[in-house]
Amino acid sequence: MNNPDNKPSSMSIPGYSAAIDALDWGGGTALVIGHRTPDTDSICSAVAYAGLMRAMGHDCVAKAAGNVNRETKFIAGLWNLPLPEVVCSVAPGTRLILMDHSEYAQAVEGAGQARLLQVIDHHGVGDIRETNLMLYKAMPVGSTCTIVYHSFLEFGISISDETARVLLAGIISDTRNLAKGTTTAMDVAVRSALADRLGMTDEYLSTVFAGMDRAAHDISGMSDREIFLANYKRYRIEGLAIGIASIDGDPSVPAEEFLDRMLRIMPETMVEQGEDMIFAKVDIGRGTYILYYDPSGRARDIAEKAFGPSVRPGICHSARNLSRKTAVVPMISRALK
Ligand SMILES: [Mn+2]
Repeated sequence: MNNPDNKPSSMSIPGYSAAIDALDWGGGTALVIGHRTPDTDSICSAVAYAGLMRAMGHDCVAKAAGNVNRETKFIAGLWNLPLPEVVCSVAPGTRLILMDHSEYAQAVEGAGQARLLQVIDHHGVGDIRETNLMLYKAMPVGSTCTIVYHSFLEFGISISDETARVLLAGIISDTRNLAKGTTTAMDVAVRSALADRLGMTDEYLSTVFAGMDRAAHDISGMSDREIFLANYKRYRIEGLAIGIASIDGDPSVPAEEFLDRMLRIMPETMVEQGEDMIFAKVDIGRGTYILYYDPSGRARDIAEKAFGPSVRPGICHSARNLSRKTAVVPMISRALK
């Protein structure tokens, strides 16, 4: 599964770059940007893909749709990774390449009036629409950075050491160093090729990941609101605006107390974020807790239909650990239909 020689150019597809040239690039700079509440994968995939597009002659720059999280800061410091500038909104007509998301609810403000040139993603197809020619590339893999590596191969562009570190950081993060259920053989192979090329051993990467994991779980000095919103995604399902937080419990606090604190913050967060209903998946102790809230009681009906009877008001529980992407979102979507 290794590619020890790392010769992506040998795999390039003749003429493929002409398809990219055919996009309506406009006169200005195209922005390559991941989702709001960015994680390491959405930051790193944007940085690497902007570099790929520049290498192909297109004026592109990576941006972030929010401040980077503690895990991203940690790995960027350790491996000297370039971090994109944060933008809060984009002007109408801006050329955008969306990374690691395909829904307007998760995109930078103004994306609905922008011109989408490309979407590179590893989630289900969201609600984005674009009537002009575009490239949409989605693959069922564990990390958008794995797809970006594949794109370098497709276009025959060689990968610098810096880009190799950027891609590896995204893959290790999104797959939790290959431990996550969404990890595929392709993620394993790409991680291995990048690590070999950088001379990084599995032992070293385990240590690095342990540091990322510590940083990801470091909630010292964070308010309950910041904890709730640290890994928060917005969805549009059956016409409803739905927010779903993904939270790891604070091991230094009893589970019940932590769940209560998260429950308490949900009503105001729902209003602040402009949602119709709000959920949180909390991994603490055994299994996953699903917290739900909306003023009408519909969120409870949906949660109980999807996850079983409430264990107490506002909370359902699943004995197995649920992924937001592959379990919680599909289960809520089905319950809403
Ligand atoms: Mn991702």
